[in-house]
Amino acid sequence: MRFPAEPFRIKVVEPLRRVTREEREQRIAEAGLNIFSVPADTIYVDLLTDSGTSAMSDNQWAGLMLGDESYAGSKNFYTFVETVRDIFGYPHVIPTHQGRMAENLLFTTLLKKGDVVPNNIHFDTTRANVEAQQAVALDLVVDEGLDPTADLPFKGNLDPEKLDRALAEHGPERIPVVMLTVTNNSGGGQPVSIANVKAVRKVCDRYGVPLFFDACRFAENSWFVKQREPGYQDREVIDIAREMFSYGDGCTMSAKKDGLVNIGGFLAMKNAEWAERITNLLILVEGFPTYGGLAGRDLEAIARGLREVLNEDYLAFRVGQVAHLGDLLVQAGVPIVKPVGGHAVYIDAKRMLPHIPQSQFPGQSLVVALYREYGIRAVEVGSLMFGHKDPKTGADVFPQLELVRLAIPRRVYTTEHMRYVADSVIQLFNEREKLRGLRLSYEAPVLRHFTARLEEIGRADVARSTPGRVEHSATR
Ligand code: P61
Repeated sequence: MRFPAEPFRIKVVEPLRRVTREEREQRIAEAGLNIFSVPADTIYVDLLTDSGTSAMSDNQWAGLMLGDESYAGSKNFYTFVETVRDIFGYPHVIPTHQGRMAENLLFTTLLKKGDVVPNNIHFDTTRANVEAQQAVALDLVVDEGLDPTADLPFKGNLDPEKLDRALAEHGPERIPVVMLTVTNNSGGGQPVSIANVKAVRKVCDRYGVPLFFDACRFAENSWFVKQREPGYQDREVIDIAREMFSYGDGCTMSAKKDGLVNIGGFLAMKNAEWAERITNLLILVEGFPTYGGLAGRDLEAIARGLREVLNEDYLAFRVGQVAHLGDLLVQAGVPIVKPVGGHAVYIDAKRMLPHIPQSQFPGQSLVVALYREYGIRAVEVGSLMFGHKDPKTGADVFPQLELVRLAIPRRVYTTEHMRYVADSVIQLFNEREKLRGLRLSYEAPVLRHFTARLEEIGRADVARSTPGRVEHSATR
């Protein structure tokens, strides 16, 4: 249960507003039981995402003051490029305002209608950007990557045999690029081993197809390799990252994760001709090539963040803190996806709330209760996010997994916050039969989870009837 204590001390604090349960009750009702519509300043611990929510260091804030806001040739751009080349090893570096723009530029440049892009599992923005080109996004993660109970070290791996079959079936001329997402966010933040990267590279080489990384959480992935893959225990994390990227031809990156910044991203690659075409497009939609939709100061903060994120004391704390939250829940019997990933703990709502059928959104019911009772924001990754009607039969189709993600922002919350979250989830787990199903009262035709409105079926008050409920002074 022990993990390294915070390898930083706190110099600036962001006060959290005290909100009563009555106010939260009102807010979530006004929001139509949709956590995306709740004002953030009514939340005590916000675990909606680890993206763009990091606390920057004093070194990064100092870097902001050195921002060179020249339209062209900002000195921060050169520092940024030098840093990316040093870690990722790709010569052509193109800044973007965030990860999905890097994806958009890459796929707009490479894909044509009917092409196929294999990936371990496409993140939703990646899939959307592939499909926007009328191409097919193919998920080829190893089978155990879809089993929430399989406690294995590298569940993010892409199955090389599935990849081989896909390349043989579709032909390399229809597969302009293979992607590997490290860590595999949509599969629970699970890592990819270096052995797997090499195996995937081998298949790509056999067909002459380039390999790109979706590198958002590359440092966390490299840390897992050091911890779990034989032969890497004595290697520095930065060297592991360098080795991993050496097997690829380029990457897309959202710096909002392992860049430790609140905005930013980039593309980096070996192919000069692609880089030129992408840069021409960049000028059209983002900005001049030496800022790409960011301010000079943002580039400086990313350059400094990319160095800091590879600090091994930081990584031991970071990944340890997430694992600690998972351990506390497992000890109390709360069903979660195992092993715990790098950036988030995923509660298995199907197993936690078997009395609520998937048609009544058990994951969202838990999300609503976590906010209403304890001021915690989590996000449903289940029937509300992915459920839909079959276009032919009109029948409801539900995803295999019904999860609630607790994503931990980097360097933001203390271990005491994690204990508060664990106590709260455990309390709800102990009272789980009181949670009720939900039904939709409004849904948009696409990406319904962002704007849906719901109502509770046969509302029962979980909290007020129960003595000994966990309280926290900050939420009263
Ligand atoms: C997240 F609900 N992730 O996990 P951008 N690749 C990968 C990501 O995890 C990722 C992006 C690309 C988010 C933010 C998020 O509908 C949603 O800088 C592996 O956000 O454009 C982002 O990077 C995209 C959450 C994004 C969502 C879209 O929370």
